Order: sequence, then C-alpha cells, then structure tokens
Amino acid sequence: MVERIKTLEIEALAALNRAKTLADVDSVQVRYLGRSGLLTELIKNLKNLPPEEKPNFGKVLNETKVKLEAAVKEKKQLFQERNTEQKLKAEIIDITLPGEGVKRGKLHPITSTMEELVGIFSRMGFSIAEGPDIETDYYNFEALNIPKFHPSRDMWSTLWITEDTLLRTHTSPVQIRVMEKKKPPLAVIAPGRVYRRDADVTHSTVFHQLEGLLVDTDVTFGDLKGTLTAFLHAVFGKDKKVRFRPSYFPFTEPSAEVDVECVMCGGSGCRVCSGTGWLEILGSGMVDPNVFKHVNYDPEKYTGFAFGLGVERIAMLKYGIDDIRLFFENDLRFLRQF
Ligand code: 2NM
Repeated sequence: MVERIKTLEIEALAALNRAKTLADVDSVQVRYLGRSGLLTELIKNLKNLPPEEKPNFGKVLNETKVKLEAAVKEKKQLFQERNTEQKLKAEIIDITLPGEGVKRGKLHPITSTMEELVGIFSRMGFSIAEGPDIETDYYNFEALNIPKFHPSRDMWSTLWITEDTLLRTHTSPVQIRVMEKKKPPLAVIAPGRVYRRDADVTHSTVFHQLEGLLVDTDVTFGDLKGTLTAFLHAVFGKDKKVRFRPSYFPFTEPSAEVDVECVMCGGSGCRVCSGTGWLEILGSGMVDPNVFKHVNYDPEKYTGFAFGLGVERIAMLKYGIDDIRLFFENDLRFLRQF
C-alpha cells in the first residue's frame, strides 16, 4: 500500500514536471487530487482498512496530499507569472518611437487676400455686412438704378434662377439691405461670393468681390479719392502712383475707375498691364440719387461714395498668377505655395 502511494506520488510529480501550460497543471490536479482523483480515492478508501493500519496509511496519504498540493500550487504560480510576463511584453509601448506629426493646413490665397483687404477697411472704421447669394431682381438690379429691359443689364452676364430670382452678380444688394435697415451715417463693406456667366483665364463663374459704401451729410468726391488712395497704398505700397479715370456705372454719378501703377513693370509697360503701365483695380463713384430714393434716404440731405473690386484680380497681381482657374482647382501643389 505504501508502495502504491509512493508510485502515485512519483507519477504525479513527473506529470507536473512535464506540464507545459496552466491547463496541463489543472488536469494533473484533477487526475490525482480532484473529487474522484487517484489519491482522493485512496483517502476515501481509508475507512475500509483494518483499524490498526489506519494511522500509518492516513499519515502517509496526508503527507503525499500536502506535498502534491504544494507542488501543484508552485507550478500554477510559475505558469501564471510566465503568462503575465508574456502579456506585458506583448503590450509594451515604445514611447521613444517618433510620433505621426500633425499636418498643418493653411488659408486659401483668396481667403488670406480677402482677410487682408477687409482688415484695411476695418481699421479705417468700416463695418462688415453680409447677405444671401440668391437674390431678387429688385435687390440686384432695380434698387441699384438698373431697370428691367435696360441695356446696361448686359454688363452683368446674369445667371437667372427664375423670372425674379438670380445668383447675385455683385455684392451691392447687401448695401441696399443695409441702407433699408439703418439711417446714415454709415460705413460698410460687403465681402462675398458673386456669380456671372463668364469663364476664361481672367474670369470665373464664381468669384469674390469686396464692395464698400459710405453715406453721411457732406460726403464728397474728395473723401472717395482719399479713402481709396489710402487703401491702394496699404495694399500695393505707399510708393505706387494712383489715378482716377472717368467711367460709368448705373448706380453712381459721377463714376470713376481707379488704377495703380503696374506692380509688375513699375509703370514702363508689360504684358500684365497691356503696355499701359497701369492696372485697373477699383470701380467707384458717388451714389446716384435714384439709389437713395429706393431706400428712402433724402438725396438732398445725404451724399455717399461706393466702390467695388475683384478679390481674385488682387490675389493674381499679389502672387504673380496668370490663370484665375488655379484658385478653384484645389491642386495641393498650387495651394501649398502660399
Ligand atoms: C462698384 C462700383 C461703383 C456700388 C454701389 C453700391 C450701392 F449699393 F451703394 F449703390 N454698392 N456698390 C459700387 C459702385 C460698386 O463696383 C465696381
């Protein structure tokens, strides 16, 4: 009997030695120490032995049981530690690896140009106004002294939506809406998208305008000249010559176009200025009394000047770009250069 117990012990210890995983240890435990394990069965059998043999066998069985239990426990601990170690090793994060880096975006050249131009007028005291891209005939034309069927409507290559609605061809309707709501004195600029049925190297169906309006008592053409000269000097440099040329717009009288000395050739004449030495930058004029009548301003009491410019044209001159379409293609090779 003692022999059998010893053999069992040796077998069990050998099986534990061969164990490669926690599951192997578990099965050894079940086989020898489980509820119907080999050792357990022997212990259960104790009660059938003659009384004089019980103490000795009981002692040996118990010693073996304690020994095996300790061996199982030790082996389990070993595997558990090994498992934890492996898990930690697999989860290790190398904090010395270089990071992904955040790719930095930048403003579109039209956005940054618009911000620069708006900034100049803001510092002069103009406030910013905005309005809808889809307008009515009234705000885009009628209120600006451009009646239905008038031949001057041809100038705006309009994209019509219905008989009465259109994509605004300029931001002037914004100024009409401002004048409807507010009494003079006022000084506002209207930056925004405008639309015309026109597309080539210098014209885009969608482009951006910055228009301005100043109304008060006793506003003169001299105020217009001073304001727009200061603006052009801020954009192109104080050393640049500026000139005012008579022109025509239905909503201003008198009207003038404003030129700046060519920034490409310094006025000697080149391809960009068509050999004239001058670049046409702004349209402007004194607000026509008919416009004031539409917004219930008394033309006998108030005078004002207004102006407008194309943002793409300024950006093209600023950056030496000869094709307007580059601004709308979103080619990163182009956009990354600004
Ligand atoms: C221009 C040129 C001249 C203009 C006029 C007005 C308004 F609403 F006050 F009548 N807004 N903008 C104006 C005047 C625009 O752009 C070439």
